[in-house]
Amino acid sequence: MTSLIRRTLIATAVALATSALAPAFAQDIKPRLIRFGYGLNEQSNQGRGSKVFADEVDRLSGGKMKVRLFGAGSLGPDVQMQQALLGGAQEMMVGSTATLVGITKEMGLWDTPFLFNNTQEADAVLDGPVGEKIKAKLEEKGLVGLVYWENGFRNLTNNKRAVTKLEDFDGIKLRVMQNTVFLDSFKTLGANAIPMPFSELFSALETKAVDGQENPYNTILSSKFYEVQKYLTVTNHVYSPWIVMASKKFWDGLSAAEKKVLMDAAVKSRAFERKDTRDEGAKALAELKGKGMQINELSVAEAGRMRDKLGAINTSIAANVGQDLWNETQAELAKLRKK
Ligand code: TK8
Repeated sequence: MTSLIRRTLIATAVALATSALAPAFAQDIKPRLIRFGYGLNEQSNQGRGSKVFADEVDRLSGGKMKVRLFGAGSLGPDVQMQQALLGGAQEMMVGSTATLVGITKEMGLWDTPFLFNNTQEADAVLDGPVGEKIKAKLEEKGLVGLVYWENGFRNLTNNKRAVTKLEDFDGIKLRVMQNTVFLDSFKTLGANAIPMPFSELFSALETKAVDGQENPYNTILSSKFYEVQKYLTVTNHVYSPWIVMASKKFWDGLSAAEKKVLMDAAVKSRAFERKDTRDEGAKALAELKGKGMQINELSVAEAGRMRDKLGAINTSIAANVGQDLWNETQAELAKLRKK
């Protein structure tokens, strides 16, 4: 073989090898644009977590992927954004798992009243096999679940009266999320439960179309519900997760490296968001008191009555999400509680 031919062969081999290496990122000069929507204000745990996600995507992709944030429900409430993700008109969002039950019924597991006793249990189950299994169900429907964030334990606010006993729920017009378990839970407690998207809630409270709502302390604070709500009752009736999701249509068009950037950034944002939520949540009650809210806890007896009442809907939740999934969750919780 002459040296010329050999050199040509080597050059061709190198060229072939280089072209065979798939580009890690889209080679376009324009960065890949990802529209990411969320429901709360920019100045909230959800807004801050979203910002961390966006910054991390920018950093990890060397500026080749750009997350544009749309907060305060500016791309519509949760259900509308989910539809936009399904259709591929929007790339990403973070929102409540509770509003996803129309798409993936297994998400309803998280709506179980008093499912978790504390955030350690929530983290272990959400990030463990049960949480992964439920997240994976989204893919069949056209959504990709990346990570769960913390919305938090939910508490009751209203404008009618301090709720100190079960009977006090009577006749309170209470906004709930668009989710049957929430609807049934509060009907069972005697409230007049009205499903409504979060984006309409502040004005519904302000105009007294509804008397109350339930959300974690952080949201009561960041959404300024204290301006339009007098009473807060510490009920901790359910732990509410958020979930960061991508449109599957969008996801399937990404390179492996791009998917990894989004996943790594999501995991980083999860750690930040949970810590931020817990740090702020620990101070929020005092702040809400400072804003003039009248706060009360339930007596042990009344908390027990509420628990018993709500326990009655567990059977229907189990049937709805699947008895196997329910049993697996209970077994995992029992294991965690033994430790
Ligand atoms: C924000 C909602 C909110 C939820 C609700 O989009 O609707 O009450 O708690 O966090 O997902």
